[in-house]
Amino acid sequence: MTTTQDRPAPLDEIKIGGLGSSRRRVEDNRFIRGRGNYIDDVVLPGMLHMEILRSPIAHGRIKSIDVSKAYAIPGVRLVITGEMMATRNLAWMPTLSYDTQAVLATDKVRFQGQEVAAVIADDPYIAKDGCEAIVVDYEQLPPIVNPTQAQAADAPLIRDDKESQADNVCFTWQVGDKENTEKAFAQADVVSKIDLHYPRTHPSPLECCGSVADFDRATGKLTVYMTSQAPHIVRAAVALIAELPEHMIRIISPDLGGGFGNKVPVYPGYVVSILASILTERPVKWIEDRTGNLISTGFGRDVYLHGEVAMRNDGKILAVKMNTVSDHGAFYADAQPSKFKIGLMHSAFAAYDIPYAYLDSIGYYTNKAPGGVAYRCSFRVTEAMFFQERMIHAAADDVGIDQAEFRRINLVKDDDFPHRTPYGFLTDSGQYEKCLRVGMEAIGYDQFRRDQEEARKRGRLLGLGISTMTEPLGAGNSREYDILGIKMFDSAELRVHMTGKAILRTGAKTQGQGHETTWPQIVAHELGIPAEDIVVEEGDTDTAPFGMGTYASRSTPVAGAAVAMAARKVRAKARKIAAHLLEVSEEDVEWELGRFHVRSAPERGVTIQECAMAAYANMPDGMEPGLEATSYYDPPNLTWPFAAYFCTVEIDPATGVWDVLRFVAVDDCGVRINPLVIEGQIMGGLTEAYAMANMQFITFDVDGNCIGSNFMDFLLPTAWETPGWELHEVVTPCPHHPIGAKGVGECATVAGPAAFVNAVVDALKPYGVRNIDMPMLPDRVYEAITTRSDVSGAPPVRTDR
Ligand code: MCN
Ligand code: CUN
Repeated sequence: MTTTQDRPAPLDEIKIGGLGSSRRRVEDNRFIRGRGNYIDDVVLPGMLHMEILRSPIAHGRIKSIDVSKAYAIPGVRLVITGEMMATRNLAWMPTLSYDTQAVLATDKVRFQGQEVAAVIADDPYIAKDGCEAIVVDYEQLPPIVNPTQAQAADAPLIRDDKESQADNVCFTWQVGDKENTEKAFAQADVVSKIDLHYPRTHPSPLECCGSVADFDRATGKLTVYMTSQAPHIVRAAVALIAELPEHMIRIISPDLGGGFGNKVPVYPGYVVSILASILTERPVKWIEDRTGNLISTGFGRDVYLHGEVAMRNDGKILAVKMNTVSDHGAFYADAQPSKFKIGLMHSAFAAYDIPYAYLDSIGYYTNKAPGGVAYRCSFRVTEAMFFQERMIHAAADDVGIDQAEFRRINLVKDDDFPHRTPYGFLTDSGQYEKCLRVGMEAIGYDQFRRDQEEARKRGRLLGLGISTMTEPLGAGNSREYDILGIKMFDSAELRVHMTGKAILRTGAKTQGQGHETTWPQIVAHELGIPAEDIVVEEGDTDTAPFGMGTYASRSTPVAGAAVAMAARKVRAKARKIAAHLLEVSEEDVEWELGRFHVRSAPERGVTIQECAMAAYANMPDGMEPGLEATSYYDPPNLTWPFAAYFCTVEIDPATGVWDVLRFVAVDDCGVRINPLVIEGQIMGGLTEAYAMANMQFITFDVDGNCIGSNFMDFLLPTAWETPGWELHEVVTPCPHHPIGAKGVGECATVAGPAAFVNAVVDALKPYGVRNIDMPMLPDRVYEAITTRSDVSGAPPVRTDR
């Protein structure tokens, strides 16, 4: 036994890479050296390649499919059609919102880009040639490209495959207190109304989707490498859809080149590649191209809002009404907790002390790609907060109170936690007013208002936009949150080796968020094992404990909590070992970071590494050897981070071009595991928010052709046009999370867009402009200036052909 003679100096938590350490991202060692292992890097012996034939039209009946010319191409091994899928009961699959989605079309195509057939060949180019050789005869049907068309009396029925479906409504959902909301409106001094459209947008991970399916007939084992943010859900889905035994399915998510929600759903390509491998008895690789990704995979937003705010003359909000109409594409495939039909739209106004609210939502099928919930959104929280902050901005203007002051009046006060939100959530912590103040000081609020006044006199258009919000991150507790019935807990397994090094596996799956860097920091905090001594492995269902994956910024709130709990279990066992080594009773053993010591004699102690060795070499009588623990964590509540963003802009009245002058972001995500990683998350998110506000436009013409199906039309901002971000922090620990952390991965995309729009609208206030819908392209801004009216609620239909 080794005990230390003199009491060693206490460990420096920052030095060992614990909580609060800005250690550099360890995964970047391989990423920046080109040594990442992405889906297209997976090469298996004898592998074939698959390409998908997509529908060129938005709506049409399939009269016939002739694949004979494809088979005539040398190197084509197999062509799969919907009919072949149907004979195996695989033509349709369940979506994550209890709808069904065509895997390969059999009856009709319902959006441009829908999967119609697949060609499996010796190389990807032959497969592509094979697709071009397939002849499909379509009978064109009138396409529906927005909810207005979907609800027309003579609208064609999109989902005629569903017996119970008589119209194009995909759901209706209401929440809130309608009666009291109406009463409050009747008593209001001022009612502010606004109509908004949060346009369709698309997550654009650098790596598109793909899979390599490998069915081994000898063992019966199916291994699928795929781009999934939630590999365990996919395993369950494959077991259920394909009726394969779950223990014979192994899903491996290798390095992902970004996800942003795009890689949550189960896509037809994955399913078809699996069948292709079963039929050919060879590994089959499918790699989606950029246009395929942009026109067929999970989009975000596309929601119209009519909002109303009831106020007293002193600015106190009495109630809000929200009416949403959303476009879900051809299949209701939103990935969201099953109780909530329009995601967590009802998290709107959670930061504000408002007694009553009512949300009435309706969703429509259209001839567009399915998706609905993707792109850094935590289940439509992005829309909720955008609508909220645009409604707040309009309300402040309508009641004639300064934007910052109006928020200060209505934000929940520090003493009022826990706070029941108007739609029924429970928020538990925050310092909203402090965040507001920090932001105001940083941007120089009062001075800017004076400068703005002066500038206006000289014909210059300056604007300031604020966006303040708390959002629910970390779904979620098992009482309320499930996806297809599976409760939304998460997990971690920590195995400490005999030399004190460790491997940590979780049910989450990093796509670039830095879990390999940050999870060890939690263990370092709990156990004093240096972060660099811990390796993280995620995404392999054969080795990682079951978890619901990474989206909705749930990893830190749920899997991260499980990491802390697993580490605590390890510590509890190590304590018993320490007592044995120190020859005292457990009660006499005290913990300090990385070391147990005898309470009465602190110089007598053993390190966690010594305990680890003893767990394998010198355990107490009757104790199971080894030092490892697994935790499944069911969070008691969501976490509620807060953001206060301030954006200043200047608009060129001659062109409608607007420039960001400054952007100040104050974020409170509770205890910060790694400030550097958090800054990266916020800067990335703000850049995406800026892209949506400024340039990203994915729309449809009257024929249902997707405009924005490539990076020439759908723009990604580069460093050149991206403004500089000024970041500030406030820390209010989460009361129920084991280390006090709240989620942060989506805060900036959620709170960001409204700050830009509010700034531009603020600059145009003298013109009487109250709204410009995103993307605020120069022509829209110019139109608002010249017509002195809103450019809002524009249906996303371009009539030019
Ligand atoms: N973190 C921290 N301290 C906190 C909270 C978080 O240090 N108090 C760290 C975490 O340890 C983690 C990162 O910040 O490394 C993000 O944590 P979290 O907020 O828990 O979010 P998730 O890990 O669950 O990531 C999901 C979120 C979502 S839903 C989208 S969409 C998104 C996003 O993360 N997609 C991303 N950020 C992304 N970043 C990259 N690079 N790529 C994506 O695809
Ligand atoms: Cu909504 S995109 Mo993220 O939750 O994977």
